[in-house]
Amino acid sequence: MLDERRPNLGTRGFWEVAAYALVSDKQLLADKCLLHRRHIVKMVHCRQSGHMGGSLSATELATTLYYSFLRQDPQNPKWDGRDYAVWSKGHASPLAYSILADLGYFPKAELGTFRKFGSRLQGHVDRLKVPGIEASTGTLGQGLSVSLGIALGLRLDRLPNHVWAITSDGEHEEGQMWEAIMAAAQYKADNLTVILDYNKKQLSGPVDKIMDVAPLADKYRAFNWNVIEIDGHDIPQIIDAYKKALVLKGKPTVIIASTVKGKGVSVFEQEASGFHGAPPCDADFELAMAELGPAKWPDFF
Ligand SMILES: Cc1ncc(C[n+]2csc(CCOP(=O)(O)OP(=O)(O)O)c2C)c(N)n1
Repeated sequence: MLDERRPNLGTRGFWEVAAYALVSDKQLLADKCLLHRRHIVKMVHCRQSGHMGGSLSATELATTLYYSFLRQDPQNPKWDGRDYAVWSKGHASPLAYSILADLGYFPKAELGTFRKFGSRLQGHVDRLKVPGIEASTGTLGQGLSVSLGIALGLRLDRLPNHVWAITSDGEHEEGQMWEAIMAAAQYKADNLTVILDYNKKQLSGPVDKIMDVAPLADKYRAFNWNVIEIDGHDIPQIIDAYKKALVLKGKPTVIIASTVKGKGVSVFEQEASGFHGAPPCDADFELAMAELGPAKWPDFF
């Protein structure tokens, strides 16, 4: 896919990722999404705590990013040549952890400790605890400023690494987002891409009823950004958008991805907040696992 961008990593573990990018990639990405969705639901059900809805909505966006685009070395998470994925919507930790475990950043069985007292897999991602996490987030609105700081630092060092900020729509109610959006355009940070998981629901209901952020595309354009609008569950569209974001120069790019909160499980999709932070009861859990069906690989825990 983007192999011309990849250096010869020659690292342990990464071969698997490269293979996904090279062989039948879209089907493998879809299979991985199913695996991650099962893990997300299992983790939150198991601990009766955590954020399922916004993890399920961002599954294709994050999976495609990590498996097909991000230059990384799970055995050497601080590798200088890496690209940076910043989980600005840091509550989507079940998704982040499932991906990082699958890629080999930490043991897969550790997913079973999610949100357990003493576990490093806390409810919100922590860069000091979890390998592969670039910024400690959870306070919405801060991750984009961190991403911009990384992007500008990379440019000062004349490095080609790319920075991807995974953000959410409710998060765009934070004033700090717009300061970072303004500054990124001012500094022409074209090594920064915002992935906006536009699921239209936040903690307690629809975003437009609480504090409307629309029209997001017009607002970003007015702030002098490149804007790409896609269906955030359509893997070929996501791949095209990510490719474009890497070649567009002179401005930062935002990918506004329409998604469904709780995607993949009917009862979660229909709920008013998309099962934002509510754990599933046993009956809903059984239903969810049946709807998600068996993945190509066994669950990790
Ligand atoms: C500054 C801040 N205010 C409030 C919260 C509490 N909170 C956590 S998630 C959330 C709603 C998030 O909605 P959205 O950003 O759209 O995320 P998604 O729907 O993608 O999960 C809120 C209000 C927070 N984490 N940070």
